[in-house]
Amino acid sequence: MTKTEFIPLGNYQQYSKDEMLKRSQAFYDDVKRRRTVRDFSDRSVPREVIENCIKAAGTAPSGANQQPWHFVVISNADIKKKIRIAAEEEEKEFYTNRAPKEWLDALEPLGTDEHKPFLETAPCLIAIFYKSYELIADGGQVKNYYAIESTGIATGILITAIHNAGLVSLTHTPSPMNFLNEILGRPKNERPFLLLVVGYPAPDAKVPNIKKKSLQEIASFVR
Ligand code: IYR
Repeated sequence: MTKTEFIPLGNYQQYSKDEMLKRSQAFYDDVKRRRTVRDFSDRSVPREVIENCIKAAGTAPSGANQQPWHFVVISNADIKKKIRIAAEEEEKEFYTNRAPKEWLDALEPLGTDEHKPFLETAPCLIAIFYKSYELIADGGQVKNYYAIESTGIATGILITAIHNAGLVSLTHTPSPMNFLNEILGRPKNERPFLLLVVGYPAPDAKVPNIKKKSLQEIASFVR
């Protein structure tokens, strides 16, 4: 392996304590407006906005900087339809047979079911894949480290970037979702991580009245 060159941390930006407080509060105030939306408008979204959001996701830290992710942006109606049909088939099985009662009870407040019209209505689906290994020229494989964690971090940045751009998203996880490899022609080293549905909310979009846990519930400070 060639040795990596180290360069000065050129773009780091330091803020005063006051500025840090203001910026962290403003960021929190903005991200707490984010809601997962299931009712989408069919209004199309600018491709360049999606590109910027994916570029932002691609800045995520990853194990050994292997960047073990791939994003497939789908706006084609026929492909969206194929994805909807395949997802609804899996979801029907999930809701009627596969899901234990405990899981269905946990989903009850969200009111979800096997019908996924948003997969066709929304203008943009982003299928996110993680790569446990890379395929190399001689047919060999190179392992990626922390592929799932890294892709999770990148996905978090993507969701935040989409919110920041003024669009809404839905994290959809039909399970299993191997059909995505087939429909999208992705290689076997790429495993579906999740399907992000992206667009504008429908004018009459409704969201469940649910709350986030408080700081005290999610954090403890050891001094
Ligand atoms: N994948 C199913 C079920 C589902 C599971 C969880 I955990 C959710 O937070 C929401 C739904 C579906 O998409 O309906």
